[in-house]
Amino acid sequence: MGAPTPDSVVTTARVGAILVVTVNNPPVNALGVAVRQGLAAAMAAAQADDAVAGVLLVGAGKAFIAGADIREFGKPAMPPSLPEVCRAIEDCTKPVVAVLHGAALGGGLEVALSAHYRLALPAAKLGLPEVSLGLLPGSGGTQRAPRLMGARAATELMLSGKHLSAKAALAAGLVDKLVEGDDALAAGLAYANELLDQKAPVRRTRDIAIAEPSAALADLEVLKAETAKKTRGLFSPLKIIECVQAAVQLPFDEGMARERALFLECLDSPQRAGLIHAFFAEREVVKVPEAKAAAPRAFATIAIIGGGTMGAGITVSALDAGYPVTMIERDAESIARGRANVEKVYSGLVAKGRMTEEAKAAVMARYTGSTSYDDLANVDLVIEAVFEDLEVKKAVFKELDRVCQPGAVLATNTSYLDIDAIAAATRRPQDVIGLHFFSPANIMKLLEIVVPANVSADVVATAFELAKKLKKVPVRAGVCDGFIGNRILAVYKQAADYLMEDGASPYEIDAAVRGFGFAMGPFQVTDLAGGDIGWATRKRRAAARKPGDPKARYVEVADRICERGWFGQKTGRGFYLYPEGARLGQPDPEVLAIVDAERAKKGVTPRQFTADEIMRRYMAAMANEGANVVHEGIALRPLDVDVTFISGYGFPRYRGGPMKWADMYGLPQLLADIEAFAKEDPLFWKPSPLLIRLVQEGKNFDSLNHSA
Ligand code: 3H9
Repeated sequence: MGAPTPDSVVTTARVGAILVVTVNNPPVNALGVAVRQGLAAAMAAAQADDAVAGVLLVGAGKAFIAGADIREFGKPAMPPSLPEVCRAIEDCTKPVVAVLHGAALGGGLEVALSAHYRLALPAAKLGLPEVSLGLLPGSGGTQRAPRLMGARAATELMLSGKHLSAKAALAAGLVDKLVEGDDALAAGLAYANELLDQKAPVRRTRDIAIAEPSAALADLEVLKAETAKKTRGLFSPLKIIECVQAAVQLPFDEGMARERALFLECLDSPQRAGLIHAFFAEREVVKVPEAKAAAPRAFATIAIIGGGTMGAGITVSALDAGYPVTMIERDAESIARGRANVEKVYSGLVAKGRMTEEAKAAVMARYTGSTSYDDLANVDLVIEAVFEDLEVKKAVFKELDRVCQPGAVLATNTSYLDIDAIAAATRRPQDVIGLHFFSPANIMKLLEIVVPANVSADVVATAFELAKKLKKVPVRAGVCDGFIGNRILAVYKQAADYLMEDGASPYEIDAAVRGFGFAMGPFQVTDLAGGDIGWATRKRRAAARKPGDPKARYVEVADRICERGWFGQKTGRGFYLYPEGARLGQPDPEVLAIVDAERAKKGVTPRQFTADEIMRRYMAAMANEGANVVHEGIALRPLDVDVTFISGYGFPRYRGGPMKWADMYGLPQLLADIEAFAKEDPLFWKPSPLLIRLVQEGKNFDSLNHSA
């Protein structure tokens, strides 16, 4: 297939006195350069042709127009610009009607707002979601939407990035009419003819005055203050408000000029690059070789082994997706507790008024508790979520092997354990896969799909299908200690520990990490998760270390804290103090004394670190281990690491993930940093072979995202 041409992606046909202009640029009719040229040409043709009395804009396929072509951002701009196309539509001296079905988003909605009349079909969804991409509506959306729906409502729509249903859009004033049905062309033609019959005038959105301008300006001041607090660190939300202020205060053309200037600032911002990378990475991440090679197995019933925190969370997730779920526990008491853990989630929703008692009863009717594995004979997919211990899990899989029907998918929810060893406990390793859920499993989006050596492709494809059904973000990972996320976490956590022993306080480190954009720093996360969990892992690692392994530097502060029974929030103190169940911790002088004592014991003279120095080490450790994970094939591509961290580890989405961050920081600089740190601790700071290779070849991590 050649490159799209204006003629191939925008077609025109005259139906009576109406010129039907169809945008046909699959999959979502994005407004790439050919579409913009095609639309401009169509509007010129409509203007020039005396036989044309009106114009109908319609999208072919499943969408009207989903917006600008995001792939063009960051590349040289090609004329005509979208604001120019919108101007041509609005300037037309013959009535222009847009008929909206499916997505009418971003630039797509802006095209519709430039038309003189808008008709929507019930399945239409309208929105100005540019904020999610670090942008603002840059083709008049910030100027035209406030004229149609009021400044406050338009600003809220743009700040939230939400999609409105056709009905809501009608109520808001964004569309003129809503008709039943799904034939956009027929409905559009009927409406356009109706308007022509009525001699409906050309009606330009830009000529509408914004309602109650002084009240609007006061509202915007309030929104500005709220937004500054809520969207900490984000660039485009405040620019959106500035644009609407301009819409209220300035003549239309000046408002448009202001919007253009601020749009270009957003376009140039690294946040735009990070957010658009995240958008595509989340869509690429499901494209894995197994899912391309094999169709998923059908599954209609799910079983969960274990009713603890993870088991109950996964059960809720499966129930929410509409599956019947059988939960297995070892005795009556445990299954009662498991059921209660599930029910608690729904009772919470009922208490908050987000669910009715009837709906809760209907969901719980799909839940069955049992203490007998024999009840799993006909189940299609089993997820084991018992205690994190290899022998315990192997015993469960022996039982599953005994009772489950041939072809049932057997999954283990583990964060660290060797899934090949678990699969080997069965006579059907081809059916065994890892599903690493994150806690709380009914809320957290990330699902690591861990692929052991002998699993068959259709089981991997089934796991991806399950993720889709459970509305999770799946990432394919290979088997190793910690898979993608926890393996990298262990390394940057170590970097944080070294920083602490070398002179930065845990509070300074957490503050620097928050300043970078994470919601929490590593020591806050430890306190939230429970210090005892990491302690158990450290003991397990120490026990597994073979004699003769080089002894890496080990920081004992966390052990000293755990030895005192300070496991974090749940015990009222950890790295921080939590007086009377407070969720936000306070710095603890006793912890600082422990840190000092450990430094003294090791003869470390503490030095000062700026927030920038802290983050250079923290991020270098993260990106370097990310490179190792890609180099070893544990992650398919750098983007899989990025999606893991954005969806499961609180990495600021606007930075695009650790590997995208590294690309933007510059790989030669990253390598130079690591080499400089290695002078102090060559055992810990070893540049990844992949990083070295990419620097030598003058490439970046992103170059590997497109080669698979
Ligand atoms: C904008 O408009 C700026 C203007 O204000 C100013 C300009 C001057 N471009 O999500 P899906 C691809 S900013 C290019 O899996 P769904 C997507 O990558 C834009 N490609 O389907 C995927 O490709 P592949 C404002 C796009 O049914 C395929 O289409 N608009 C674009 O779950 C299917 O996508 C937005 O932010 C695009 N704009 O959801 C809307 N959109 O098959 C962004 C999609 O190769 N888009 N693709 O992986 C969406 O929210 C969803 O894609 C949509 C469909 C709801 C439309």
